[in-house]
Amino acid sequence: MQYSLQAGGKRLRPVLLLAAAGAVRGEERAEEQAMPIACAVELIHTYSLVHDDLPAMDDDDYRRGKPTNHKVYGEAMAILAGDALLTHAFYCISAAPADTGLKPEIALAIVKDLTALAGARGMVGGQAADILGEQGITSLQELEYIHLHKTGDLIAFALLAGGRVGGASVAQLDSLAEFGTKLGLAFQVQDDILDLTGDAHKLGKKTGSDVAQGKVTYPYLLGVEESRALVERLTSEAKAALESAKFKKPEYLLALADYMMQRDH
Ligand code: GRG
Repeated sequence: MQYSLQAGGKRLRPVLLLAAAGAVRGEERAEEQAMPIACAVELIHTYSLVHDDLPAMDDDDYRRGKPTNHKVYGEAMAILAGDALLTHAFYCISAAPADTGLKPEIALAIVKDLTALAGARGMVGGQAADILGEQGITSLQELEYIHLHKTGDLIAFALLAGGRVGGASVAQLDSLAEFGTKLGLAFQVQDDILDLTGDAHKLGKKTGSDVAQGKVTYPYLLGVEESRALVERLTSEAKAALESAKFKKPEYLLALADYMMQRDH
């Protein structure tokens, strides 16, 4: 569990969660209550990567420039590490009321969102659709479904959970969810572009590995230039979604959207 948590991830989802809490509440103190939930989202993200890398799924030898969990500890331990990371996420959220004074009803709402967005109709469902689709995705709609759920839902959860910790109104939660969904999709299209053109090899990933594995990606369906334009469009739509409600301090979230669009790994 420690090996994969400390392997050098960008911590994007927790940072988005903290930024969403700060955007709503407009003060530093929001971070204290948001931190256990931020840890929970990173635990879930890490479990998903450990399991995604397994031989039964993507069968990857390297992640973030280091040997994957199962390459170091064996398949059985990697499965168990993923299982325990997932379980510990729910511990972090349920312990938050006693540890930080987070209202229990907010913790419960966060657990409910997480089960929806990380479960069968969310991230796991997207992964299942991806595996079933390996036999041949034919349309942009199918690809969008996979990525909205596989990648987008956990990012949307991070934004929603941050909003809930900050005490967001329904309008603010709707706005954060739309921001997260658009940003999540932009992030995935960017990931597809980087797989083809970026310096992913610096992190131990072979550039073009999706294509080598016969995966249908956005650049495959749309071409690289149109995919780049799509990332820009989705990012501006995400930023515009934040204008549908009033936030005390949206600047950091807006800056993160730009950072994600410009990232090179
Ligand atoms: C196994 C249930 C289950 C789900 C797996 C997230 C996922 C679902 C698979 C990952 C496959 C993948 C590489 C998708 C591309 C987008 C993505 C989620 C990249 C990794 O996220 P980053 O860039 O990772 O935030 P770091 O390493 O920075 O934490």
